[in-house]
Amino acid sequence: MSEIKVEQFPVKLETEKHLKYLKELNNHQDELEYWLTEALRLNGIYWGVTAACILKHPEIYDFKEMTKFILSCQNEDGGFGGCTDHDSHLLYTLSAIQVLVICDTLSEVDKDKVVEYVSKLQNPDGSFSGDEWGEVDTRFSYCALSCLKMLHRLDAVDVPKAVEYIKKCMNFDGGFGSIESAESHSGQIFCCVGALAIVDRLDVVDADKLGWWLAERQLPNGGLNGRPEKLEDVCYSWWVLSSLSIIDRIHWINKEKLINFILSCQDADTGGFSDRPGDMVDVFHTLFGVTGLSLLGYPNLDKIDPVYCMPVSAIERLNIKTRTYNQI
Ligand code: GRG
Repeated sequence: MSEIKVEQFPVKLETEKHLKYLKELNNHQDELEYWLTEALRLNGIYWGVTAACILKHPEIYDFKEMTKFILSCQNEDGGFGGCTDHDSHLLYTLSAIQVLVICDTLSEVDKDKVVEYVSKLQNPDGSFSGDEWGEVDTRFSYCALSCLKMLHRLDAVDVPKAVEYIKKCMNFDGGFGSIESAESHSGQIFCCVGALAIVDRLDVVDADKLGWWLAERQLPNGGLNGRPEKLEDVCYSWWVLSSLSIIDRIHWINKEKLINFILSCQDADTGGFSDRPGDMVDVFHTLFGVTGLSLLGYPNLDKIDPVYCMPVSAIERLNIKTRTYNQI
């Protein structure tokens, strides 16, 4: 594969600006938006710290403070809420474990309680509910299996049943939806393919059929959409590319065109990435802009693991990686 060079592109990655943006995320406590997003605080921390790691400057955050906050979000039931005193949900529990792994402070959490919380959410058909209220979604299968794998406790759930459920969510086009019979969507495909990779069951996937569907997500402007007839969005640079990487088809995308699109979604003044050029930036799209570039082999970025969406170095420390994934 040809090496990507910064000079190939009319716009360069504004690394310093992005780091400044990420560092100052917590300085907006006088703004309504800061409090409207309180319920997602734990996800936001995971998005920010992972982006900072991939930009090679994790030190912009205080890992000790971060760990203290994460631990304050764990509830009696063993799960984590999106903020201190918020109800537990698998979405936040995964972010909590991811951040603790990145900070190398996983030893500070009561792991048995986390395992108990996660395993209780598996249903008899193998699916997972997101919380005690019972909504089922393949996102939650991914969250549960990723958490348990990082805790070295996959034995706490019925893995063959979990795979059976994911198989039921596979569609005629090779993709996966949020539940049985739901339309294929690349966000859900990441969850299902990632979950299958975690339990070493990628044999379930029809890689050529799925790879074809995923490659068709690239639009003439280079950006990727999440499903047919929809608009491009920087976040699909992650959901689509990581899935292609896991099934060894990442080279089916035109990488130069996608890099150009991702770089056009940066705000060169404030730092950060938006979904499409000219829109407001946010930390969610900033993570997926940066991780997309990393998967595409853009220079001076750390490597991201396509299955866990975490720095490869953090996953290696856990000793759970099953194989090496090719970046472009
Ligand atoms: C560790 C990265 C990571 C994730 C944890 C929660 C989760 C697991 C994955 C979410 C996957 C997902 C469903 C992503 C899609 C998010 C998104 C932008 C949805 C928008 O859906 P629509 O229907 O947008 O509003 P489209 O683009 O289809 O019009």
